[in-house]
Amino acid sequence: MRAFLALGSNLGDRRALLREAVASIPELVAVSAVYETPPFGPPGQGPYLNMVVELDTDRDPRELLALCHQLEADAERVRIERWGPRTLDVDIVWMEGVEMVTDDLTIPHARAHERQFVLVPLADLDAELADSLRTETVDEPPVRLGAL
Ligand code: A4P
Ligand code: MG
Repeated sequence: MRAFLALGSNLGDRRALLREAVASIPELVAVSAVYETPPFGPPGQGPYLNMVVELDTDRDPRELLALCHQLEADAERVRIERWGPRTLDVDIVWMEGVEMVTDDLTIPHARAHERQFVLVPLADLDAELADSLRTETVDEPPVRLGAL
């Protein structure tokens, strides 16, 4: 099944953290460009690097969520600042044929439709899918930095 994950980092060596995460996804089939995006949400955070990756996977939604958590846990090991913002956030954006809303997992992602930091990199890989998810967006346009 096709699936898309959104990766974000705003702490530490952001590019290296994204590279390590991407390199450790076994079912990876495509990666978007990397974008720098103004922090959305609570103030006092630095800018993010954001990107989206495509997987061809046999995992079910919960197994894919476990992969997201594993990638985040691996990134914490190289965390440089205690109590600071997280080094890596990995979310499931969309999974082929899956629509679910539960306490701990919503697919498609509950806020992806309004976030340019997800939709713009997603459009690199599947513009039609990005358009089908998109509603009115709430954040600033991402700046394309090029390949990871
Ligand atoms: N969860 C439910 N649905 C999903 C899904 N589709 N994918 C649950 C992944 N997880 C999902 O997430 C908390 C729990 O959400 C997960 O354990 C899972 O059970 P988290 O990543 O631990 O917590 P969080 O990051 O604080 O929550 P969330 O909702 O992912 O945060 P946001 O709202 O995504 O905010 N600005 C820019 N420019 N770029 C960013 O990447 N990211 C955030 C994170 C804020 N501002 C940002 C960015
Ligand atoms: Mg998250």
